[in-house]
Amino acid sequence: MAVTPPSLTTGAPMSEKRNDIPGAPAPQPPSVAEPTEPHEPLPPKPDQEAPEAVSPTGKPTGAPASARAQSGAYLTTAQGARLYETDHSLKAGARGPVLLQDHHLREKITHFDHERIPERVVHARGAAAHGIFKGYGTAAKVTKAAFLAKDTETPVFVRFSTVLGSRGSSDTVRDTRGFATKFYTEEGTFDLVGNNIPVFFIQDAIKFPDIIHAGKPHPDREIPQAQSAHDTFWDFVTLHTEAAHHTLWNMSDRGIPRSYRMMEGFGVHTFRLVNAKGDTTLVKFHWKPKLGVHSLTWEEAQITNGMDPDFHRRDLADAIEAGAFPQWELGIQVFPDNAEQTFEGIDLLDPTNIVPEELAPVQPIGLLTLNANPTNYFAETEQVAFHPGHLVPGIDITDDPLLTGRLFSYLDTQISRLGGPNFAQLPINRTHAPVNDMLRDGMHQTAVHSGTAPYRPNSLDGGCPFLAGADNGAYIEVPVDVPAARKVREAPESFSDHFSQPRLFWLSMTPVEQEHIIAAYTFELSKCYEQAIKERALQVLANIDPQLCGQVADGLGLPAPEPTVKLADVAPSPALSQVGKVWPVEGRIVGIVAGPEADLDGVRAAREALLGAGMVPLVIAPTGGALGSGKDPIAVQRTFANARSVEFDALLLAGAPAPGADAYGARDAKAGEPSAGAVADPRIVLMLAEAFRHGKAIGGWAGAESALEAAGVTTTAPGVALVDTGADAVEQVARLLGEHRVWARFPAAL
Ligand code: HDE
Repeated sequence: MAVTPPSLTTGAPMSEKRNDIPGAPAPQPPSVAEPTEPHEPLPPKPDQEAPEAVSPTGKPTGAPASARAQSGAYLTTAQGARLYETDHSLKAGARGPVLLQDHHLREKITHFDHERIPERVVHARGAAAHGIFKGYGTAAKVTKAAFLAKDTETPVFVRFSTVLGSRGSSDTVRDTRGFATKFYTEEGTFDLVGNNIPVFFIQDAIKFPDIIHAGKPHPDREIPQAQSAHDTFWDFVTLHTEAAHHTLWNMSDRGIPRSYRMMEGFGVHTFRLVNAKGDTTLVKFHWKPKLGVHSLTWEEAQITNGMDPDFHRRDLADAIEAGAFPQWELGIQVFPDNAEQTFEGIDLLDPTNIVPEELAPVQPIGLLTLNANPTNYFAETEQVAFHPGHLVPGIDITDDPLLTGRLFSYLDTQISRLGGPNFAQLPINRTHAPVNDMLRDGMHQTAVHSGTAPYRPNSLDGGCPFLAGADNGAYIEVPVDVPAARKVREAPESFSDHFSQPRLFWLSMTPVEQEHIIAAYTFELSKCYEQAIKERALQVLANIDPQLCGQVADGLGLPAPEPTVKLADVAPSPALSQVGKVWPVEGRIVGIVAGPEADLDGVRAAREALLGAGMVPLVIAPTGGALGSGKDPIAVQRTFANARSVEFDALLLAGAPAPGADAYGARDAKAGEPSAGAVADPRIVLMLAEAFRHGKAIGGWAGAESALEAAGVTTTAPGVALVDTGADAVEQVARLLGEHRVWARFPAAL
C-alpha cells in the first residue's frame, strides 16, 4: 500500500536554497517531476525469474537474496537506516567544505569504488540464460548420472562468451565462442564447460598462458582488441603447428556465428562415463542447435561490430523475452574404453582431434531449452563460476593433458576473480543438492555453520557428516591401469600429426565455405607486419592443402611453398559443412521497408504472415511513429537513420503506389505530395546492396523493382523474389531463409 513519508526537511526545499550566489540564475524546477509516493520496485518480468535460491544446506532460504537486498519502499544505508536525502553531501553551509562525518557519502562512494571485480582472464565477455535440461533417459546404458539416465528435468544456467576480448568488447569478432552449462542436478552440480569449436589450439595445458598471451592485445599498445589478426597470434599458431586445426575452424564461418542460438557446442575432451554396473565408456559431448548452425559473413560481422556491438547478447535476450526459446539437443559420440584410448586410429586423448560423425554418430540424450533471461547481469552472468571438475556420479575425466590442467585452473582463477574461496555460496553458484562440507571461514563467508567438529572422523558432532559408499560418490576414480613409465616432459608420438585433421576439415567444406576460409586467412595474414610469420603461415597451409595455400599466397602477393609433409589421404566428413540443409525459420528477423505511400494493406498482410511463421517482422520507414492513419496504423520499429542491413536475415520491399514511384520516401515536406521517381534515399540503396552482397533473401511486391534497380540489384538474380502480394513475398522469403543464405550468389569477393 502506498505510504506518504513524513517530511524530514524544514524550511525551503534544498533546490530553492542552492543558488545563493549573487547574480546566479533563479533555480529551475526539474523538467521531470520526481515521484513523491513511495512504492515497491517493479516486479521482475515473468521471464526474468531465476531458479529459487537454495541455501548451502539444501533448504530454501525463504526470502530470495534480491528481497533481502531490496525490501521496503524507503532508500536506506547498507545497515537499513532510512535516508531523507541522497543528492547533496553534508556541508558546513551550502558553499562550504564537505564534512568528513558524512557516513552516507563515504559509504556510497566507497561501495561504488569497489563495484568492479576483475574480469575473466579469458571469456570475459559473455551472455547467459536460465533454462531446463530434459534428460531422455536414453543414456542409462552408459552412465548412472541420474539427470541423463532418467527421464527427468534439471535446471541449468548457460553462459556463452567470446574468448579474447575484454568485457566491453564486441560480440561479432572472429573468435572461438564459449558454451558453458551448469546443470543443477540433485546429485550435485555438473559443469559442461565447452566451446563452439570441437578442437583446441594446444594439446597440453602448460601452453595455455602462451597461446592466450599471443592472442591478447600486444602488451605495449594494448591493440588490437578482441582480434586474432595480428602478429603475436599468428606467430604462436604457426610455431606450434598443433594449433593448425583450431585455427582453421576459427578462419571458417564457425568463427563468426550468426547467433548464440545457432551454434553447436562441444565438450572438446573425451570424458569417461560409468554406468550403474560400473562399466565404463568414453564419450564426446555435442550440443546440436534446433535452429541449425549459421554464420555471419565477414563483412556483416565487421559492420555489426560498429552498428551493434551487443548483437549476440541482444539476440539471445530478445528471443527469450519474445518466447522464442532456443533449444539444443545434447548428444554423445560413444567409444569403447580400450587401453589405447583410440577410435579408428584417432587418439581420443588428443584435444586437437575430432571423430567424424560418419564414424561415430552423435546419439541424442537430452534437450536443453533456455527460457529465462538473468535478472541481474552482475549477480548471475558475471559471478557464475564454471569448473570442469564439477562432476557428478557417472561422469569422470580422462588423461587428456589439456583437461587435467583445466581441473586446476578454474578453481584457482575464481579465488582471485571472486575474492576468496567461498564463491560457491553466491546464489548463482549454489548447488541444488544438500551440502555438508568441512570447508570453513574465509573471505565472504555467508553461512553460519553449526557444530563444533568440522573434521572427520569425529565423535563430538555425532560423527556427522558420513561418507557415501564407494559406488555412490561423484569422484568415481575408475581404477584404470597406469602403465609403468618414466617421468618425462614430452607428448606421445600419436600427438605429432598436426595436418591430417585440418585437411579433413578443409576437404569437408563446400566451395563457398572454402572461399570464406581463403578470404579469412588472407585478411588476417595481411594484417601481420612480419614477413617471416606470413611465410610460416603459408607453409602450414601448404601442409593442409595446396589450393588453400596457393590462393592465400596470391592474396598476400607471396609465392606458395611446397608441402613439407605427405598430404593425408582422408575422407571428408559432410556433417562438418553448414551448407546444404534446410532449417526452421523461427525467430528470424525480416525487415519490411515501407513509406507512407506504400501498399500498407500488403505490409499488414506480410507482417501477419511472418508472425504466423514464427518470424519477427520489423517495419523500416523514413521516420518513427506509425504508417497509415485510421484504426489500423502500422507501428514503425526502425527508421532509415538507425537501421542497417546486418540486423535483418531478409528484407521485404513493400509494393509501390504506381509503377516507378518511390514507395519508401517521406512525403514531400512542402507540397505534402508523395515523392515521385526512383528511390533516392541512399540508406535504403545501401541496405539493399549490402543484403544482396551478403546473400540474403530479398522479397518485394507490385512495383518494388525500382528500388532494387536503384541499388544495382538484378531483379532476376537468385534469391530475389518479386511477386504480386505481401503474403506471397513472405512465402518465398521463408523458403529461402530455411537455407540461411542464398548460396547460389556466392562465391563472392567479400
Ligand atoms: Fe577455459 N578457462 N581453459 N577452456 N574456458 C576459463 O575460467 C583454461 C579450455 C572455457 O562462461 C577460465 O572461470 C585452461 C578449453 C569456457 O565463465 C580459466 C585451459 C575449453 C570458459 C580457464 C583452458 C575451455 C573458460 C577463465 C587449457 C573448451 C568460460 C575464467 C588447459 C572445452 C566459462 C574462468 C564462463 C574459462 C582456463 C582451455 C572453455 C582461466 C588453463 C579446451 C567456455 O580458468
